[in-house]
Amino acid sequence: MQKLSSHVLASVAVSWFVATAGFAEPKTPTKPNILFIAIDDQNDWVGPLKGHPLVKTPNLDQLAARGTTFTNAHCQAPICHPSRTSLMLSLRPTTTGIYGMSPWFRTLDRWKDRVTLPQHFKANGYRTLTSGKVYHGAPKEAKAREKEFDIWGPSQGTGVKPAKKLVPVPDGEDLGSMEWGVFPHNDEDKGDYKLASWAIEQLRTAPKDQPFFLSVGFFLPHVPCYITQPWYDLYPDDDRLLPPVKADDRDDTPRFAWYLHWSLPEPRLKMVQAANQWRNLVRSYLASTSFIDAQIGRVLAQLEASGLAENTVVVVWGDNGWHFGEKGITGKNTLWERSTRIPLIFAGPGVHADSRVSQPAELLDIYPTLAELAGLPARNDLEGTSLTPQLREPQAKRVRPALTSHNQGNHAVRSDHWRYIRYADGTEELYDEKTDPNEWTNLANRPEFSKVLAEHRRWLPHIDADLVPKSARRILTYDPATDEATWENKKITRTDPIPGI
Ligand SMILES: [Ca+2]
Ligand SMILES: [Ca+2]
Repeated sequence: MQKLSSHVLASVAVSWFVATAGFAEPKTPTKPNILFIAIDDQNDWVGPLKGHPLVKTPNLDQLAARGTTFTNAHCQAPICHPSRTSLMLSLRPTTTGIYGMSPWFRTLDRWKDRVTLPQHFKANGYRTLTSGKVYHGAPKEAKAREKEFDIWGPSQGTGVKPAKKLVPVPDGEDLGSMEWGVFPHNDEDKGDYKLASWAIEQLRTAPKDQPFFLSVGFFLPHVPCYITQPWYDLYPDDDRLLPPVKADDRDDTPRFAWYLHWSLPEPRLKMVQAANQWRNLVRSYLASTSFIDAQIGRVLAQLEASGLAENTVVVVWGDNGWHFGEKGITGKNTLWERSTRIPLIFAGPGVHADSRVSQPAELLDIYPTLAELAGLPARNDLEGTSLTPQLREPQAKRVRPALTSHNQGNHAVRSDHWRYIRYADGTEELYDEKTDPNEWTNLANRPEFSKVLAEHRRWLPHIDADLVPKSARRILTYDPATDEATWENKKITRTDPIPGI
């Protein structure tokens, strides 16, 4: 089985290498189609990023073999809504003022007429389609929807759920949708399976006389990670699945780092361990990732079968990462590598085949990149920078680091070599990613790194917008005058015990 799949993988890679001969200009004069695939909460545990030694994603591996993988790509916010808003507008959260899970950007005067990525394509002759979770919380009304995309497919969601909760939790705890595990159901009934089927149908029936921008937003491996047995069985039932975790890892990190995820449905590692669920959580997530990989494989197979692969730019991206016990927590809402590093893979016309780019890249670069690959007019109001130099030449240098922000005043700067973090109260972290990829040793207080710190501080965002009105969910504010932080409308003082540890 293993041999067969490597053989298939190799032959696909070779045929694409021949077809694209390194990189190639589009062979036809028509504009390329765009296939834009989002995966929710997918951290770097995918084959092309080598983030987990046992993960199985043969379809993403094949896509990477015929395209370019950005191995140092990061989201602009470590949760769904601000990350996706940033990507679709090519504006930082520190510019949009959208840091939490609401409001929808169209409700704000400043952004109600802002031209999004798909709107830019529509304005240039494209037919735009969407399904699943592309935006977080998109409009429901037909008129509002028409403005965003021409065609709206099913929104789907998790699909089948077990009759009762799978994860036993200690008394008094409620995990909400933080659920995972295996139970009998049909893969065909899962929301993401149906989503892929819808996308396949769109590719099969795509009009020949108009280029398309087809966006597909998969829900898994976002919780609840419900999965069927065959996917679960791809992974061993042993502790090799677990990521490396250092028990006292947070002893050298600022207290303020806790404020970013002060109280959340995502359980702390302590609770997951107490419930004997650590391995099950990791295994369910990995299984969900493999399931989504297979759905992407189905869509990409149809792209080939329809004869569209050669003239379609494919981009696969994740909106934020996920912790699995690293630094004592599960979930996102942090400025560390585990929360910010995400898959970003391009393939198709104008993209170098079988390439890996280690220069920093940001999700908000997708907008100008796709626009340039499609030959659309450049816009001067985007904060992203086109990645086409790296798509043509993987070694092409990129000076700018990747930035991630979580609520006002908290930022991470990820360069080729380092991660620098500054919190709203002025506390800092610095990690050497070359020698310490787990980010175990905070170097920010060591005098010998003062120059590195200075180099990175200058990249902190120049605009640091206030939270927009009606910001809600995952909101943290801080008043330096009183040293008072507020998490979800509740005050935190310096002496409050950290919840759940
Ligand atoms: Ca997400
Ligand atoms: Ca540490």
